[in-house]
Amino acid sequence: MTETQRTWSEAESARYRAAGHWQGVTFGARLRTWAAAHGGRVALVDGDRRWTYAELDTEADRVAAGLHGLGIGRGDRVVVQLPNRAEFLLVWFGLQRLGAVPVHAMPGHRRREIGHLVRVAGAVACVVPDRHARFDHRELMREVRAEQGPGGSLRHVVVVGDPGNDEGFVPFAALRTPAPSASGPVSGDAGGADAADVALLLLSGGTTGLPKLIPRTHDDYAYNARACVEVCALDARTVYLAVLPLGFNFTFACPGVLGTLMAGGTVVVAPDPSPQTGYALVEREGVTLTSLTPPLVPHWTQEAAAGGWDLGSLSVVQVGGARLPEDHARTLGPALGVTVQQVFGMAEGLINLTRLDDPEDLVCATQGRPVSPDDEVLVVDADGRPVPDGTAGELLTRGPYTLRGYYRAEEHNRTAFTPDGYYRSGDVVRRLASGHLVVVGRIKDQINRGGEKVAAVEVEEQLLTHPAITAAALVGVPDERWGERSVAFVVCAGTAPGAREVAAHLKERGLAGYKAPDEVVQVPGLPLTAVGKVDKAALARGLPRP
Ligand code: J2J
Repeated sequence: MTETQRTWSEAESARYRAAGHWQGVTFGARLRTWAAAHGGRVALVDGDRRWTYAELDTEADRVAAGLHGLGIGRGDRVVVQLPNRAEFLLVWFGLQRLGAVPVHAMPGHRRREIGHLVRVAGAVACVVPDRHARFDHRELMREVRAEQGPGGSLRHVVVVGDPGNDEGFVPFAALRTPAPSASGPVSGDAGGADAADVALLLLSGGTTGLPKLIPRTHDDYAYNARACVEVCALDARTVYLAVLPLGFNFTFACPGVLGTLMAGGTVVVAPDPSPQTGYALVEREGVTLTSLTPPLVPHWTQEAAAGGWDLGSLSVVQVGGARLPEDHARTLGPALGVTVQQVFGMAEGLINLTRLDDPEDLVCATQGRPVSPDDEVLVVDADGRPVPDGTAGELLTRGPYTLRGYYRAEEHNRTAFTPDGYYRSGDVVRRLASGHLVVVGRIKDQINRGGEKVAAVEVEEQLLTHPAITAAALVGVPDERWGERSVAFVVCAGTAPGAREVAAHLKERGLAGYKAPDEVVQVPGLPLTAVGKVDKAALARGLPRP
């Protein structure tokens, strides 16, 4: 199959290399260098288990050998759906060592999402836990495997933990102690991959039917992390606590896991996002930096204010993924005794951070400014014309770590980018004279439920499969806890199903649980705008005010 992946022009690539942004080093080779530089330092902590840089490097080799024995190699895509455990990183670096490409799935994804990822990516393998959060991922994989059929790309399922009695599943433990492989040694530190190759595929929040895949190269993604490392001034003393899912771009590279490893610091994984778990790890491991989404902030603030925790090591708490209410930003810092940093990022690329020395008003009331001097940001009106600073408009962006095209999505790419390569973010922002951005809204048809993105169209399509529902519109409305919650407006011949029944139906359809509407409201018909689109603003206005 011939396929074209839209990418940076030769001239742009040359410019990013000359500027030192793109360093021509793969992640597989980077791990080797880190191990040489900080071999005896602790790289990774998960509960009572610890890996030094040297051990992480050796472990990546062992996992790579096992995966290689399964026939996985350069350029192969592998869906990784693992919770916040060390194995996520062991698998990730094992794949990097082979030049294979991890596809970051979220722990909450179910049959529809995982099946879709496998198909679009043409994945040869999936790596899953046995069970997580009272859900059996082996069951899920049996369904996915059956759905893909013998003609599909999926050849292996690797299970971290107990593979059960399915002979088709490869236990992760067996991968790590492979019999000498007949298929020869792995070539080089990255299986022969080039730094300009795709290193990983991230998921977009999605505005259309199903999530799009975002290709990130070794060069661009390493720069993403390094630019954040510089702004956040990480060094070998940094201890980063991964509270949010590891597969989330924010946690992984902004600066997150990769940034911390680049700086020679220590990554600690938190098995759940509660402040009790987090603070116990802060005390035990001397955590200096962590990142949260806005719905966690009140809990973390209250727990700290209640006292009893020694949070002395913690110096910076990043908050991003959705809009942080200004008063929450103002109380968080003093309650924890930390510097707050707002993060407005996207898996597609552009990362904005407030600076550690920004005045309080900028930290609390803006979502930061771009991390790279070569990030190009335009704020435009409905006709695509730039608006003056201070005026709201859509954020368009391009630069050294922002994608030029989604993976295998040529039709979508024609509208998602401008002809000169700017990504249309769908976010409505105001830019201040300082360059800081304030996120004021959104034109994409997506609901941001406390950082978890729900594409309205995807859920609407599934709502229509319910026998009682003849028309449906999913709308985001303001919510105290989530920032935004989802309301499904449905048209039904008889009585509308309740929210519980709808959730059960969507679950049955294989949709991730967080996409189920928080509320279902029956309406006689869906109002239309002048151009004949469903008038979602009118629907939201019609709801009783809390
Ligand atoms: C308002 N909206 C925000 C913020 C993201 C760091 C941080 C977040 C993400 C992320 C990320 C926001 N205020 N502070 O990848 O590396 C909304 C915008 C944006 C979309 C991207 C990172 N921070 N958003 O959230 O790909 O609408 O990435 O376009 O999941 O989240 O979502 P996602």
